[in-house]
Amino acid sequence: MLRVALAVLVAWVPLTAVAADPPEFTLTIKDHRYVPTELTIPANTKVKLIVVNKDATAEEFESHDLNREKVVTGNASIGVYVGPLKPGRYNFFGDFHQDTAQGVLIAR
Ligand SMILES: [Cu+2]
Repeated sequence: MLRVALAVLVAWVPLTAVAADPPEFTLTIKDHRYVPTELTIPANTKVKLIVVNKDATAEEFESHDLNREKVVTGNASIGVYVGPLKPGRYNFFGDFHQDTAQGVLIAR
């Protein structure tokens, strides 16, 4: 019985370590637009957005709904933690190219 309990414990520890890392979702910026323009993430879960800027010029990932604002220089990437979010739609944009760089995060 003890041996079984120990085996369960040993197997369980690495799983919790993996579960502690927030799931990652990638947003790409190209030609001053977000790809995809709609990104679905799990609700009630902290996630890490990886914002990859494939343009040569800087952009700023910004969202009033998410209360986030972070510059990503040209041909670089940043990580932005968001959530846990209630189910819903959360707009974001590129502050330097608001006419084209628009998107929505959908939590569900
Ligand atoms: Cu800004």
